[in-house]
Amino acid sequence: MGKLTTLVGLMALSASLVHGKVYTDLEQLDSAKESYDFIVVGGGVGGSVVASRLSENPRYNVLLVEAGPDNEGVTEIAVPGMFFGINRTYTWGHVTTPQVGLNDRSMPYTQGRVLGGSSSVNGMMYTRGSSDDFDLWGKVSGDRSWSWKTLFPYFLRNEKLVPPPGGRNASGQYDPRYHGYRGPTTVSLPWGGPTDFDLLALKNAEQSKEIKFNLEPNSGKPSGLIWVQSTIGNGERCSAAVGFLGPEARERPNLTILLNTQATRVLPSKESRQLDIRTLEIASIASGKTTTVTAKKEVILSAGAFGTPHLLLNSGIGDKKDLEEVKVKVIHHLPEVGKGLSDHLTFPVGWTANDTIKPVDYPAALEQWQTNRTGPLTEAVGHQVMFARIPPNAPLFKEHRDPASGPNAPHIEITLATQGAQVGAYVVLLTPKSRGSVKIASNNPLDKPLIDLGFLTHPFDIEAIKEGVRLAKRWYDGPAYKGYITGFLGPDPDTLPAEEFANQLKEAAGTFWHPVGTATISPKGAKHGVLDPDLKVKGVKGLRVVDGSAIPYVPTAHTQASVYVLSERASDLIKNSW
Ligand SMILES: Cc1cc2nc3c(=O)[nH]c(=O)nc-3n(C[C@H](O)[C@H](O)[C@H](O)COP(=O)(O)OP(=O)(O)OC[C@H]3O[C@@H](n4cnc5c(N)ncnc54)[C@H](O)[C@@H]3O)c2cc1C
Ligand SMILES: *[C@@H]1O[C@H](CO)[C@@H](O)[C@H](O)[C@H]1NC(C)=O
Ligand SMILES: *[C@@H]1O[C@H](CO)[C@@H](O)[C@H](O)[C@H]1NC(C)=O
Ligand SMILES: *[C@@H]1O[C@H](CO)[C@@H](O)[C@H](O)[C@H]1NC(C)=O
Ligand SMILES: *[C@@H]1O[C@H](CO)[C@@H](O)[C@H](O)[C@H]1NC(C)=O
Ligand SMILES: CC(=O)N[C@H]1CO[C@H](CO)[C@@H](O)[C@@H]1O
Repeated sequence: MGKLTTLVGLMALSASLVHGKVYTDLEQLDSAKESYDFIVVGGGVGGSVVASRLSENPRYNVLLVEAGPDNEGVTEIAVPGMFFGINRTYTWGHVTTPQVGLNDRSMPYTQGRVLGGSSSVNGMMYTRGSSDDFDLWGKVSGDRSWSWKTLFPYFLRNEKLVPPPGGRNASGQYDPRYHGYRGPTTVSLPWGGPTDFDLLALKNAEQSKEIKFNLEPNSGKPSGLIWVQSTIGNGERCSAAVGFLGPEARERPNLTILLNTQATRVLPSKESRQLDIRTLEIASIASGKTTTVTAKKEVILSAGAFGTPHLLLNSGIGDKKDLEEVKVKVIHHLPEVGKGLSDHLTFPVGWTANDTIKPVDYPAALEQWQTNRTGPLTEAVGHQVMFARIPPNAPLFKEHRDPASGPNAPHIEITLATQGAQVGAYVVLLTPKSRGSVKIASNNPLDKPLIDLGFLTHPFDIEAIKEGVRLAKRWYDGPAYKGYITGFLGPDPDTLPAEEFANQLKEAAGTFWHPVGTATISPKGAKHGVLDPDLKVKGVKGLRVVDGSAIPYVPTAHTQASVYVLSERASDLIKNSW
């Protein structure tokens, strides 16, 4: 069986044999002739959670439509250590527009196009972020039922903390009080370590005034040196598809999963007086054949921070002026669709170090993973990272208001990694002021969206990255690294002319792939924003958004946990409204 499922040619066959209603082609849906209460668009984090939670209710018949193929049986998705090599077959192949803040550079932008969405291709870090981030959702939406306190039980409901691969005792690396033990999303600490490099960091944190060891990053107070937790269970990636659309869910008679099918537009129904949108136009990726399906209750858009605004705009829901420019018929003027994109910019810096490490023996590691689900391939990223605040007396705060959501929110993340003779770090700006947008290029719904990250278009962000590099420099200047770290390779904001540093930043900046904010919640009745606090599209009946687009500001964390918690609560909101 294991051998069979890895054979590409048999994937479609095995899917239709093994599982109830996982359709690999539109034709199968047409011949089923069922009607659906809810139609969910996109099988990523938001869509997998919502489709699964709604179909727990025996009264609801649910259809999930996903543009990509099945995740099951794909080795490179299941093996955490293959994260960097995931095949283009499973991603959208997006490229950003030329970035004015990055010397007009365009960059490739990975997004999952497979069941599980980006959680099938991501780095699996499990970080909830700061309690202040979630309280901010309540503030900006005028609905305090979005808060850390109200969402906390949903984090627990979502999570199943399990021992590290191989069963190492991880006591002292996390606080068991903050975790869930019965949810669909498995979370674990790393298989390996502590390595000598990990121990150096712990020793340095003991002596650092600025970055101390933090036992539990997922308590709502993430700052400090932390052990990485990942959405990995038994050495395998636990994507949203693994957690929510596994064998049990696939056997449900009232859940249909339609793969290889792209939603192209949502369409209003003709009869009703209020704009009522419950019809979805879909196209087969293979044949281009299109059809429509209508939900009895709701259509839920979970196509991700790029896919959801893309679909709304293609449908004529967005800024009237922008839509007219590309000759899309406006059905609902909603100016902020696709605006307000925020994402995490990353900047690599390096040091020389007095160390050597043994390279991983890849074939042996793969054999170990295959036989025992242990070894280096059970890990995708390093063992530790740091979250830190820029000191309050830093000069940039004289000119700019602090954008952090509150005192618990770090401004900067710094990754820890060694290659022996070199130590590298990504300095990540968690609280950017720059904003980007998602637009459409034409009235062809199959055209790619125009993705403008807006990176470094606000001067705060350049200054904040400088402070992040300084934080990293102070860290590696710490006493524990004497004789180990032998020099800073830069780029150094303290020795380079400002212009030259900015230029090197613009040339090297990348992303951690955390886009949010392209269809955000705002108070009920507000003119700004795209969604009411219950995630319904403003002014429309029958249409909701449940994915990263709804999140108003990028949280001070890797984003999957935020999308999980939003989607868990959204599932209850939807269930309770019917
Ligand atoms: C390379 C990478 C690394 C990352 N690393 C981490 C990490 O380590 N930790 C972390 O917390 N987060 C990480 N993230 C971010 C995290 O994966 C996302 O925040 C999360 O997956 C967003 O969930 P979503 O539901 O909004 O969108 P997605 O999970 O992207 O799901 C959207 C789904 O909709 C489908 N879709 C889109 N348009 C259509 C359409 N028109 N018709 C049908 N289907 C459609 C897509 O194919 C996809 O399956 C990473 C992301 C990437 C890309
Ligand atoms: C990617 O996967 C597809 C389908 O599984 C396969 O046909 C193709 O050869 C793979 N490409 C690479 C570069 O591995
Ligand atoms: C793990 O280690 C802790 C502290 O070192 C100890 O108290 C605990 O009993 C151990 N757990 C197991 C399952 O061995
Ligand atoms: C798998 O685990 C067993 C038991 O610990 C061990 O003897 C064996 O060498 C391991 N196999 C691999 C390939 O690592
Ligand atoms: C490098 O490390 C070794 C021991 O780990 C030490 O003896 C040596 O002095 C170090 N070299 C430098 C340049 O610090
Ligand atoms: C109508 C129907 O078939 N409902 C089923 C939906 O799925 C749940 C969970 O498996 C079943 O309990 C219901 O009977």
